[in-house]
Amino acid sequence: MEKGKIIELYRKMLEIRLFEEKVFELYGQNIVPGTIHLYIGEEAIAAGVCSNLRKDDYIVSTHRGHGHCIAKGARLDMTMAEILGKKTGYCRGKGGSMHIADFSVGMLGATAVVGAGIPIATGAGLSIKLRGTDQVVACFFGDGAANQGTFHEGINLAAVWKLPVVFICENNLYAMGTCQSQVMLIKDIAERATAYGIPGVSVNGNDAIAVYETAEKAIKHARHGNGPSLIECKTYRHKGHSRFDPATYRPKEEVEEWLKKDPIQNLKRQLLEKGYLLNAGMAQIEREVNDIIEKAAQFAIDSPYPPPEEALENVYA
Ligand SMILES: Cc1ncc(C[n+]2csc(CCOP(=O)(O)OP(=O)(O)O)c2C)c(N)n1
Ligand SMILES: [Mg+2]
Repeated sequence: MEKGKIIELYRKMLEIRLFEEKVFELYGQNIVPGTIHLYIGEEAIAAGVCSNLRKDDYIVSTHRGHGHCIAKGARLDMTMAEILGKKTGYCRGKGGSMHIADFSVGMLGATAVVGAGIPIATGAGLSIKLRGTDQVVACFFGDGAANQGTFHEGINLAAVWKLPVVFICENNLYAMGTCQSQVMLIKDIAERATAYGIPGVSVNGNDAIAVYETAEKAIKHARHGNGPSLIECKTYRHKGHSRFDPATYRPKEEVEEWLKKDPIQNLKRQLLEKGYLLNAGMAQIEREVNDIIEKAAQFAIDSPYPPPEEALENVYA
């Protein structure tokens, strides 16, 4: 992977991290309605996968979706405004954190229903095949979603019809408080690809370059008409499941072990070791990213709430 691309990857991951930290801070000030599911610790996956995608490619996201939006090029200010329930947000402030979509950059939407994005991705893949374009869909979902019926139905159909979809399982070892080992006898979710006759691979989801290179292969495979793949990215969420979860079900040693494997620190170390960036360059990127996050937050804070008379606008029934 070339130097410029790795630096861009680092910047994108930092953008996601600082955005999420800002959301966390604003939540603490009681100005974020509803709940939030932070992507902190998993940034290498969204950034590594989406760096391989074209603007006209699609992604399908989850309840933990801010990072996917940012990585696919959604606007930070409109994303933040939506999370704050403001009129200037992607859904005019009526969707919130778990319903952000931006078709202009191929972000087909987040969903609060676990596993519901998988058949949507298969449908988008079918639409690509019927239209005869060379677009690709990247579908993100968790380890918990991999136990839903939609996982089997969606991936099997995509395999049988050779649809251009890359299924990306973000295995952070937990579905709310349920540990993977309590609900699966297999260690590697990628093994399930065999059941559908497609390639399946497990990768270190905290190594951005490894994710990038693995996704690159799967995306090329899909773009050239060879059908779907399953990529399992092993990772860990630094915070609880949602804002109020203290995550006491996770052993302290396990958390400490994973915090040492922080994907951003990982990539930072690699950049410094290779001599691609010096500390001054790092600090410069950090300042620039901080600045755009502050601006996005201020835009959201200053924006108005949607007025009550607009409550029924854009409601399809
Ligand atoms: C169909 C469905 N069942 C249960 C829930 C409640 N729920 C919300 S998130 C979640 C866990 C999802 O775990 P995973 O797929 O591993 O994603 P993660 O939160 O770890 O990113 C559950 C059970 C839901 N939203 N939808
Ligand atoms: Mg999970």
